[in-house]
Amino acid sequence: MQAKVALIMGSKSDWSTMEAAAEIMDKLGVAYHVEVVSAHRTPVKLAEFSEAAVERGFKVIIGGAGGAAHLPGMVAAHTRLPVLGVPVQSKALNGMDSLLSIAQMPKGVAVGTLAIGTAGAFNAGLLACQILANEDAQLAERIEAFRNEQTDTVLSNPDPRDE
Ligand code: RP5
Repeated sequence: MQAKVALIMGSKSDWSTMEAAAEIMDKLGVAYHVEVVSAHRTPVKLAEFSEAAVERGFKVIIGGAGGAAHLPGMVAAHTRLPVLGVPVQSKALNGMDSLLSIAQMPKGVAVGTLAIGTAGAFNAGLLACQILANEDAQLAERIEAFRNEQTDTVLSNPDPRDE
């Protein structure tokens, strides 16, 4: 299946966070491509990857990075595709550095910033699926089913003392 989402991250150390994006895309049956692309350690690769992204058939790019997290912003500078940025939780500053690096984009170059850490990665994967679902009725149905299941799980077990 042609991968419509590029799931990239600054380091292999980001995978333990970013695999949450892969988890929900697996659940919803969306094909994705995974690769380490670093803004600082492989800047030429980042530019080449981003500039080729449209031609490769990607529709959305998810970029996760921690610390001085320039990856999503620099990718967005090189492509018109929507870029979803995931701030990876850093050890030194708990991800506040990552969050602010990703969120504070200058006017005219957009990055959609998600929450710090695993929840942000999961939601980036979910949001990518929701974007693709605008053009894919079957995917839209699977997303509705996922949401209904989530709601039913909460409604059917409202006592916080129960497992
Ligand atoms: C960033 O630096 C990466 O996104 C990662 O979150 C952080 C630390 O990278 P490693 O030193 O673990 O490779 O570029």
